Amino acid sequence: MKVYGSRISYYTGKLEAYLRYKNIAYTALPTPYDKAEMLKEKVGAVQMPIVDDDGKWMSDTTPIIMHLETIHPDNPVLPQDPVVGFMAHLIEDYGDEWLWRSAMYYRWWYDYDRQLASNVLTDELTGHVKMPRWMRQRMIIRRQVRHYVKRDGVTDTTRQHIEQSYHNALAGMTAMLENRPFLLGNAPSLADYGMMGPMFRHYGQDPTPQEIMRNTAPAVFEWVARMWHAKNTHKPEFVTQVPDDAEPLLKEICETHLVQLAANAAAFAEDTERFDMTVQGCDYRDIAVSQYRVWCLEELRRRFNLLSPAQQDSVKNLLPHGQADILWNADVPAQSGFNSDNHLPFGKAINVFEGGLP
Ligand SMILES: N[C@@H](CCC(=O)N[C@@H](CS)C(=O)NCC(=O)O)C(=O)O
Repeated sequence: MKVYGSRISYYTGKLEAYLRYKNIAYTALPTPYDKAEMLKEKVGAVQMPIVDDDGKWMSDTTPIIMHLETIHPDNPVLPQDPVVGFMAHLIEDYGDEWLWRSAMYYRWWYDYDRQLASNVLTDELTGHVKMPRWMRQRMIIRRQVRHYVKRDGVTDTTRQHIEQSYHNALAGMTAMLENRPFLLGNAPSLADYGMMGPMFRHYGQDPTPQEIMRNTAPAVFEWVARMWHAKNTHKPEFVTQVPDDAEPLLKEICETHLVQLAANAAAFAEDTERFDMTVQGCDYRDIAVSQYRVWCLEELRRRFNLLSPAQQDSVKNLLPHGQADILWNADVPAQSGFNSDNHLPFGKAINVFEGGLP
C-alpha cells in the first residue's frame, strides 16, 4: 500500500497511526503534485492522504478506515456498544473537522511554526517547481496564511477563541486519559484516531502548540506517543457505557463543532457560499460553506437513526446541550448530494472546501 501525503499532514498522520496499529504494511510517499491530474482522475480530489492499494485507489480517511475495518476485522477500532460507538464517530468528526482551524492557525500564525512547516513542505512537495527554493517557500507561506488563516475566519476577534478551543480539547482529553490509556478503553478506538489528526502532526509537532501540550496536558503528550506505538496484540476492551469523564469533551463538541455543522448546513441549503456563526459567544464571519461537512452531518444523522429508540434516548441524555439537537432534528436540512451511492473510499471524493481551499 502506498500512502501519498506529507510528513506533517493532519490526516496522513491519522491514517498512518491506524495502519501501524493494524499491522498493515505501507510506504509513505510525498503527494506527487506534478501528477495532480492523474490523482484527480483516480480519486476526484487532490488531498492528503491518497492511497494506492495495489492499483485500488482510495481517499478520505474516515471511509478508508471503515473499509479497512471490514478487511482487517481483528481488534476492531469501533466500540461494540452502539451508544459508545456513536460517540466514537462524533468525537472523530470533531477531531477531523472542528480542530482543523486551530491546528492550521497555530502552524501558520506563529513564526517558528510557520518557518518549520514551510521548510518541510518546500522540500517535500515543490521539488518539481522550477523556481529558487526561497521563492517556493514564500509561495507556500503566502498560500497557507491567506487561505487557512485569513479565509478560514481567523481575526483579532476570533484568535483568542481559536486558541481556547485547543486548550478545551486538551482539558477534555486529559479528563478521560487520567482514567484509561485510550479515550474509550484499553486500546485505540475511532475516537482516538480522529483526535490523532490534530494532536499528532500539528499540535504535537509544531513548536507553539507542542509547548502548550507538554506544559498543560502531559497526559495527552504521552497519549500521542502511545498511539503511535500502539500494538494490536491484545483484544480491545472498550467501555460499555460512555464514562462520566467524557462529559467536558462532549459538551465542548456540542458547543463548537455542532454549531458549525448546523450553520454550515443551513447556509448550504440556502445556496450561499459563505456564512457567519457565533460559537461560545465568539462571532465568526465569512466562513466558506463546505458541501463535505454537510455530508458529515448527514452521516452523523444516519448513524443516529440506526440506533434503537432506547439507544437514541441514551445519546440524548449524554448530550443535554441545545446544540446537539441538530443530530436528531431535521429542521435544518442536511442534503449534501455527495456519496449517496456510498462509493467511498473508492472513486471520486471531494475536498473539504470546493477547489481545495477555504
Ligand atoms: N476528509 C479528508 C480530508 C483530507 C484533507 O483535507 N487533507 C488536507 C491536508 S492534511 C489537504 O489535503 N488539504 C488540501 C490543501 O491544502 O491543498 C480525509 O479525512 O482524508
